[in-house]
Amino acid sequence: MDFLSFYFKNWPQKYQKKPESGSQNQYSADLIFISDLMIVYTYFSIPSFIIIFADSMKNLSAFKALISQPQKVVIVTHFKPDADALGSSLGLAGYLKKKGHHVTVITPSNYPEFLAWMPGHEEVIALSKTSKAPEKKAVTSIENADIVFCLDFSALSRINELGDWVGKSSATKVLIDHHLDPEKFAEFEQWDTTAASTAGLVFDLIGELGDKNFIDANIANCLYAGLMTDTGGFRHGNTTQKEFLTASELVGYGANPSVISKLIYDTNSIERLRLLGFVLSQKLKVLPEYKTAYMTLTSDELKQFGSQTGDTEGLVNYGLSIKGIKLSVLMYDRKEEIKLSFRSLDDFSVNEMARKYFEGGGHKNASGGQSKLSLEETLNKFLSILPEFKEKLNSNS
Ligand SMILES: [Mn+2]
Repeated sequence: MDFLSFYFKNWPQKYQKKPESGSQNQYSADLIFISDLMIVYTYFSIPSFIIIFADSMKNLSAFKALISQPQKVVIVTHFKPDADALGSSLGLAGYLKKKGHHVTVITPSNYPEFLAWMPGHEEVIALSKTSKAPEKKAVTSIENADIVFCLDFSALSRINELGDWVGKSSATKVLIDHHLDPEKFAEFEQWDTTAASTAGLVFDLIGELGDKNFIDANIANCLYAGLMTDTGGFRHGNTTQKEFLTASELVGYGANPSVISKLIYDTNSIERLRLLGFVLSQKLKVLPEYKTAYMTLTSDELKQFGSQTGDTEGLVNYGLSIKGIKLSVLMYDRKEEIKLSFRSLDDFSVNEMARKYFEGGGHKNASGGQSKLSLEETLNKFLSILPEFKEKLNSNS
């Protein structure tokens, strides 16, 4: 029985007898009532106090002063942005624009087609391998910026050459992120590894600034998309009450869960579904002794299914959907390098594995990595390190 039900077990009896008005009994009954109210208030306010202030930016008043005047703002996010990266960036951009700032969003690469509905995405400067024009614009924006926000990544190396330009820039840097092991490069940080999404951290920050009234349906939809996808549709271990509270508020501000979920999850191209079918029937391998599933895709196979940016996203989760599997890995050949995508359950840290062996990292249960070896050599390397993790993979936590 919890504290409250225990304490108020006798409440009905306590308040059943109505004392005569003006009597001494009435006076003490009022006192008891007031002290009861104070206990209820304290009981409920302690947890909400922790929820509200857990992620707060340390020097909030200085940050508030910084954005109190219109500024030239640049928002950058990571390579091949996912819905959290782009959603948190465009949600923040929408808010800052309403506050009168001049905002430019820059991505180090293109982003998947299923995100090309996000309000404001048409104005994003996406760097590309084929054209130097966006690069010029991006460099000028960063050089002229008063503030550079870095969203959903924690090390400047994750944004390729953009990282050098941001590093060199004299702008004030602000990091908003939930990845492990951040680099110290920002003057202001809204950084919390227990947060499920960067979009949620942006929402918290807007709240801490007392500006939730600026959130409109466009901003809410962008932030909701980030929150929904980084929790795997509110299914992953990072989904707590906080995520539902944030989602609920965003819906209150106009986010549309069914529309967003359709736009993101159910707009597959037939080629992507065929690729999925091919991977599941031909490429998915299981190693029961390591509770591991893995799949590899050659560049020819990707080409055969006309694979676009984002088409491989989510494939790795199918490995983890097998009963008893604790680790799932997808390795695919993007020609310039081999990309690896890791997912795990419970306490098994793929962040550790990706950091130690595959120049990557991310979160405990979801990480990325890369390898300069061939696909076959990368697979062999992966298989050769598995014995090191056998015990952890077979433990019950
Ligand atoms: Mn994220």
